[in-house]
Amino acid sequence: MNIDLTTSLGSLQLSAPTLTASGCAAAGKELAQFGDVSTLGAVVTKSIMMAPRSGRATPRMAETPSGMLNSIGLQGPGIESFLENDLAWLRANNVTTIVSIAGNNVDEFGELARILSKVEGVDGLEVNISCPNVESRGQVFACNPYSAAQVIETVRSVWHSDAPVLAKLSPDVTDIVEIAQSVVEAGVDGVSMINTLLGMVIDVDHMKPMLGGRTGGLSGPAIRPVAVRAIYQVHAALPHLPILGMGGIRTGHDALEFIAAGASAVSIGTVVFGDPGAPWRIANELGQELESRGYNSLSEVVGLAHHN
Ligand code: RRO
Repeated sequence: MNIDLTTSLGSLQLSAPTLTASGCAAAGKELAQFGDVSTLGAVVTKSIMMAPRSGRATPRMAETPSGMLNSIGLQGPGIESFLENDLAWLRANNVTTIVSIAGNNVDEFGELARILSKVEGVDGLEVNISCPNVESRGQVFACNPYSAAQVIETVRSVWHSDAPVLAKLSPDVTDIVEIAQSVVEAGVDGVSMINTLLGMVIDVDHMKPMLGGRTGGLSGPAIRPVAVRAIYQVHAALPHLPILGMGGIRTGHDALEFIAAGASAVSIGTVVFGDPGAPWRIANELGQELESRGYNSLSEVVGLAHHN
């Protein structure tokens, strides 16, 4: 195959077009038994918070048609342990790393960004303003253009690194373009889209929601058309804004849809739970899909569905 699959997200050059999706491959270490993690576009780490956190009540996962619900609730070791263990491993293994951060409030986002802008080995920052599994919808900053902008302005004001800052957007809004425009004005270098959609499954034998947290985030192929639509809309309005696309990608064919809609690279999430080699497989398949259609490079296809 002689297809150029290299791509970029703002100033960050990527040697491959597939990345892990935040929350679906921890901090990359577990994937090392399935492939060379340094050959992925990047690892996007599970969203890290200031303090260690045990997450929501169990059960935390439920199957749905063509997808799954999760209600993890930002379980994680906290930033100190992340730097010592996870980031250290990623650096030692030459893995391109995009660190996802989440805060309980605007100041915590700022504090995390301040800490991460000073350490080596952070190639990009994904600001997770769209986690659905929080106590209050008021904490889903990406559902409100002003709250979204406040977080990004705060992060930007302390971010003294050249690595790009991406905002992770939620599809659970009336007008995702309005949110994208708001975070662009606040200073992001790109957007990641989409996070999971808020959903619920009810156990009718016990007449209660299946998940301990009651609601959860819906992911997997069920949400793919929502993601493609959202990316298409944002690329149409902001054609120069780099987009990292994700949402139910299982094959190279799926990934090609995201690229044609306007994504410059894709993150691979839910499929990894059943097929941990998927990020590498999908990159290969994407190359074959491009080759069979007579293209020479991924970059010439970014946003192509807008011109036909
Ligand atoms: O941890 C989670 O429950 C979670 C997060 Br932070 C997120 O951004 N999206 C999601 O579906 N789950």
